[in-house]
Amino acid sequence: MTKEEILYVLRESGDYVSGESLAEKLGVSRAAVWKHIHTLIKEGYVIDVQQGRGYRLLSVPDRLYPSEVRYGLQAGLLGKRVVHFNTTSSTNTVARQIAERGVQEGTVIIAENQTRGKGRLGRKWLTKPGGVWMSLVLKPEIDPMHASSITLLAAVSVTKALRGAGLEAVIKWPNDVIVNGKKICGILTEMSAETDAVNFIILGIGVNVNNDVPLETATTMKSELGRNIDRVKFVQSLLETLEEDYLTFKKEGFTPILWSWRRYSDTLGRPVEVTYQNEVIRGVAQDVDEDGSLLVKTAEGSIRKIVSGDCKHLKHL
Ligand code: BT5
Repeated sequence: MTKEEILYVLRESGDYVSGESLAEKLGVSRAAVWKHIHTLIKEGYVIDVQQGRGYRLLSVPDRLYPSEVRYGLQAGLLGKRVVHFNTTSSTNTVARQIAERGVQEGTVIIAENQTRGKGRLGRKWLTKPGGVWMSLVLKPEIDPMHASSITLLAAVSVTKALRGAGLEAVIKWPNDVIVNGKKICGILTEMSAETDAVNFIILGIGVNVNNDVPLETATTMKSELGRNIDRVKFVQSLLETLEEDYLTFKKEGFTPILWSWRRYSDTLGRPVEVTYQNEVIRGVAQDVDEDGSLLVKTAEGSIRKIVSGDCKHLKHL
């Protein structure tokens, strides 16, 4: 904590702060202050050290460290605790392990890179440094049947955050966020539940930001906007938007979220081909209902309700 406190004092001052006054403010020895400064420098912070004047913060590294994400974050629940890894297997896997041991709601696990990023149904999620790969531990008081509401809610929040950054993001049912026809974000929600209660939900969000992706079907914020993105600012705006939507969901239920989802959806009204298990259903996407299922009107005129699956947009039926 002291390391974060030192950073905070240096940031707020914007000038040299003596080792003596840091030590006094934080109630530690000057040697301890120096040890923390040394660690910060090793982490990539550029700190000018001048005898007689003290320490001055010159620049911060491009890392999603807790001290960066939490500095100035306008969210009270999400991101109250941030756990950061340079590399981990999958933030969803780590988040589940941490949640099983008991952790406060809103804890965020974030990694610069993953070695075994997960998509749905055992698929792979490709990551490289420069993206945003994170998982949140949520404990909504909902029926496990309604867990997919959280996936749709996250798609709405990511879309809003991307629009805030200047991108025309839309949602493809159920969990893809798309820019110019290409996937920019994927969402993977996993749950631990009893028959009638949710213990916790792990909400995994992957956004291509400044990273490369070796897929024709994918895009990144950097390639769409033609410049490097400040990832800390983007994560903060995403957490703030998510918190606002999550609190609305807790207070008012899923209906207002669903209306936002419909507004941002690129799937509704389109001819689609949905694969669910081994069945392929073709028709026009009519609506999404209160539990997140897609309602498809087939050529025969019947309405099919699809709880989960993969959806392809078609030019025509
Ligand atoms: C998803 O699955 O889209 C869920 C992705 C969730 C990723 C986050 S990152 C943080 C957290 N930790 C994890 O381990 N996972 C979560 P799905 O709808 O099944 O889509 C998977 C498909 O998307 C793959 O089969 C590829 O075709 C494509 N894909 C893989 N990596 C991609 C990328 N970086 N950008 C865009 N598309 C990608």
